[in-house]
Amino acid sequence: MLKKFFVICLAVTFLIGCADTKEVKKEVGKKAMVANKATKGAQGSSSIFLDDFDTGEKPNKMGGDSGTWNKDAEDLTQGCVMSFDGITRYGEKGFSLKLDYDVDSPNAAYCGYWSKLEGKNLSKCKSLVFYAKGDDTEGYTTKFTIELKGAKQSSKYTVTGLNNSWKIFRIPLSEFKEIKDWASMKEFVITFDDITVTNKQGGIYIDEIYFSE
Ligand SMILES: [Ca+2]
Ligand SMILES: [Ca+2]
Repeated sequence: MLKKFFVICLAVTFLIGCADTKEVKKEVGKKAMVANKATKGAQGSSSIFLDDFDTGEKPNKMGGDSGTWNKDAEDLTQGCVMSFDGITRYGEKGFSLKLDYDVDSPNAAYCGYWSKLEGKNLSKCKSLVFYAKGDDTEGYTTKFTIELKGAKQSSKYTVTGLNNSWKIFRIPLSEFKEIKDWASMKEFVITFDDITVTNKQGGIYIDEIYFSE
């Protein structure tokens, strides 16, 4: 009888111990998410950050350059301009990336943003993750294209469903079907083109771009 009692006591103590450990783990996980700078998530998986824009300047978090590109610099009716925004941002401090685009032109029009991946090995990563929202005042497209460029292949994916509040987008890397080799990645590109966009002129905000395992 006494033996049985001890066994029960032991089991209860063990269970309480386990619950405590879980609580601590949960708390640590939460803090990592809030800080968002941590490379280790709650489950011990890593994220490779491209950029959080929080320095408000170049380079990106991989040490690479970034900028905007235009189909035709001579055509002043179209183009894309980037800036760092300290007011509309994801998170409590720092900046977001603001892209103002215009593909309303009598000519074929496309433009966008690029950021260098500096030969990063993304073989172990499963998704491309970022936060985005449209600019209510200027108007915005709910659709745009993301392109990833590797050493040999590049591939495009159309992002849909952008709205006027911050939203997380999680794109499985398997959606970038043409890329077979992720070992030495070159570039992340956003494209606004006059056929894909739902609004030919406007502004969108992007923040916290990273690749998750
Ligand atoms: Ca930011
Ligand atoms: Ca225009």
